[in-house]
Amino acid sequence: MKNKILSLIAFLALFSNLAFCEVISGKIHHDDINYQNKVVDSRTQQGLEGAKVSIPDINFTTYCDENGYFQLNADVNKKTVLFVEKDGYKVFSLTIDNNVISSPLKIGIEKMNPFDLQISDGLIHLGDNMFSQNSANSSQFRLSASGSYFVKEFKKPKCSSKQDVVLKIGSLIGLDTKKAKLIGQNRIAKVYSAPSEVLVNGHKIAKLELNGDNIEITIPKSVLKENNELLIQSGRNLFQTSYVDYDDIELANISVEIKDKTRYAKY
Ligand SMILES: [Ca+2]
Repeated sequence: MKNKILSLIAFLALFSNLAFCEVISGKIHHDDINYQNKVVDSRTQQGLEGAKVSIPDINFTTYCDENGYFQLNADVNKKTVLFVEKDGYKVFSLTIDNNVISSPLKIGIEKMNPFDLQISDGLIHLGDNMFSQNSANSSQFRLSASGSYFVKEFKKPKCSSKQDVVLKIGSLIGLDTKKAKLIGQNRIAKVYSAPSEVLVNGHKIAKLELNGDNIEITIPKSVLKENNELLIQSGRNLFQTSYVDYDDIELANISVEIKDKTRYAKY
């Protein structure tokens, strides 16, 4: 009898565990192949509880568990942008597709610096919504184009002579330039677009020719004033002469940051 009671208790304990698992659906199960996706503090490598992971293009949002783990049960058959957000940290973005997310992701995010200026945190679509299915993005852009250019004002940040003012573009997708075509970022047979251009106070500071993440562009101090205007202009399709066809691109997570001169990768 005692044995029977014990096994009944064991059975009930097992059953209540199962029932508990049902209730907390969405929590990470250790046998899940996605179990190892993790968001950590880039300096301490500690998992970050509650960090938000989202893929706006497919309306996917999830949050990290108490150890920083998250599940990514999403189908991303075309390149798009994944965002990670957490209070007190810089917004992080990463270009992904099913190939990228087929292996576990470990994402380190950085604490915000008080002098960093977030210029935009979501996705910005520039162009005219006319694009080839084979373009470097090739997905149906979920956002409609807000025009062929993006403009934003920003105050001059404080920085020492050992530091640079850097414009950072978290992610850039959809560029159909000659260079992007040469390295296989799109499958368009013949045509290509002029590079997109980045201007500060009317001075051209960079040409954007390749898609990618963490594009860092030095803003020459000589062009900076107290109040500044950033302009990003999408390039024209160089093979379309009967009308103007702007390259349809998406930019994510633009910021102006202060960096030690030796400690960042210039674009
Ligand atoms: Ca276009």
